[in-house]
Amino acid sequence: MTSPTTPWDLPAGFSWGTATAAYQIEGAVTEDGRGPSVWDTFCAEPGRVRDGHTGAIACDHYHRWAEDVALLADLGVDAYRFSIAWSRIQPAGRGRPNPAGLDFYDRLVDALIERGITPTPTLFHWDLPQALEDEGGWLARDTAARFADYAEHVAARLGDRVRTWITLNEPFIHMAWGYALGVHAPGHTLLLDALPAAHHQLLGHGLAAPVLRAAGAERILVANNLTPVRAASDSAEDRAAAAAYDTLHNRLLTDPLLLGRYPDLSAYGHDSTALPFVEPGDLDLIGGSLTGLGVNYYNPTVIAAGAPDAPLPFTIGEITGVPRTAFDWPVVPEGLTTLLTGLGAYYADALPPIWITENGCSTAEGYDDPERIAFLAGHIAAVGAAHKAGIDVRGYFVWSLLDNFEWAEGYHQRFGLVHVDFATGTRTPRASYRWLRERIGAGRPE
Ligand code: IFM
Repeated sequence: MTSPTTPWDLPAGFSWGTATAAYQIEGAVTEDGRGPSVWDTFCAEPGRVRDGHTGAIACDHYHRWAEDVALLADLGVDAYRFSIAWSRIQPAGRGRPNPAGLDFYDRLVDALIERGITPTPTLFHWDLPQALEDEGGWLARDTAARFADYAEHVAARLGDRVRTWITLNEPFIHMAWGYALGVHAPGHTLLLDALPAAHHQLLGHGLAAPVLRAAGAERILVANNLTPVRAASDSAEDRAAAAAYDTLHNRLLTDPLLLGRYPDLSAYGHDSTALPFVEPGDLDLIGGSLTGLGVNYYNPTVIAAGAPDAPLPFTIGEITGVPRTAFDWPVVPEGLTTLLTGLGAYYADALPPIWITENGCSTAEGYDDPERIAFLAGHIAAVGAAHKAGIDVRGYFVWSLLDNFEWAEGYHQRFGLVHVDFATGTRTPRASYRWLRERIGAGRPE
C-alpha cells in the first residue's frame, strides 16, 4: 500500500509494478517438455529477426527466476506482471497439461507472494503453440476454445493464489503485426483479412473469463496497446483518416470488451453489425467481461489521409520536435493524460478501473540511463494528472524489469530497469532502478 500523497499525486493504494513476457525473458525453449511456439518458428526463418537473434536463451529467466524475484523485492514493487508460455503448459496447444510447466509458474507465484508481491500473470503474450498455428492459429475459431481450455488448466493450479489475471496482451498489435503486416510471428500478410484474428482473440478472452471467475479471479483485464490519435492537419481528409485509424488501433479491440459491439468499420468496407466471423452470442461473452482495463502506452500517433489507391485509408505521419527513445519512438508523456481522459470521456460509465500495464522506453546499453528516468518521471506525472482529472487509475507497470528479446529487433532494444549481459546472464540494476526504488519507497507508509 502506498500513501495518499506520493510525489505524483496518485491515489491511495496505487500499485507499482514491472512487466515482462515469457518468450522475451525465459529461454529454455526445449526444456521440461515445452513445445515450440510461433516465435521459435519465426526466429528460425532467415531475415525475420534482426541479426538472427532468437529467444532460445534470452535472459535465462527459466533458470534465474529466483534472482529476478529478489530484484523485484529489492525494487519494492507491489506487483509483477509476467506471462505464461502456453506451450509449456500444453506443448501442442491442447490436451493434458504438462506438470513441469505448471510447476515452474507455481514456484514463481509462491516466491512472489512470499516477498509480498502480487503475481499478475498474462495468459497470452503472443507465443501461440506452433501446433495451433498449424491448424490456423487465431484465424481459426477453434483457437478461442483451446485458449479457454488452457486458461482452465492454469487457473486450476494457480487460481488459489492468483486473483488478478490478464488474458491477452495487445491483441491489436498481435493481429496487425503478426497477421496483417507479417513483421511478427506468425508472419502473415493479410492486411484487412486479418480481422478474424482480432475477434478470435477476444472470443478466447470471453470464453476464458467465466473459467477464471469460477477459479476465484477478482480482476480480469486485457492489456490493450492504446495511442491517442491526432490528424496531421485540419483538412477533412486527414481528420477522417485519423478517425479511421483510431477505430482500428484503439476501438476495434476495446469497444467489444466495454460496449459489447464493434465500432463502425465502414472506413474499412465492413458492416460492423454483420461481420462474417462473429457468431450469435459472441459479443455477449466478450462485452462486460472485464473488471479492469490494462493500458499499454508508448507514444501518440499522427495520421494523414492515405493515397487514393492504397489498401488502407490512412498514412502514419512523423511526430517532430520532441525527444526520441533509442528505438526512435517519440517521447510525449502528456499523450498518456490525453489518452486516459479520452477513454473516460468516450466510455464514461462503461470504463472500469485502469492499470497502466506497460510503459517504458529503450535506451542505450549503459548502466546510467537519465533518459529512462526522465521518461518514467514524465509519464508517471501524466498518470497523476489523469487521476486528478477524475480517471480511476490504480497501478503502473514499467516495461520492463529486464533488458530482453524485443521481438523483430532481437536484443538491439534495451527496455530494462536492469541491464542484462546476454553473454553471461549477469543482471546489473541501472540508475533508473535505484531512482524508482527511492521514489516508490518515498510513497510508502513508514
Ligand atoms: O516488448 C514489447 C512488449 O512485448 C509488448 N508491448 C510493447 C513492448 C515494447 O515494444
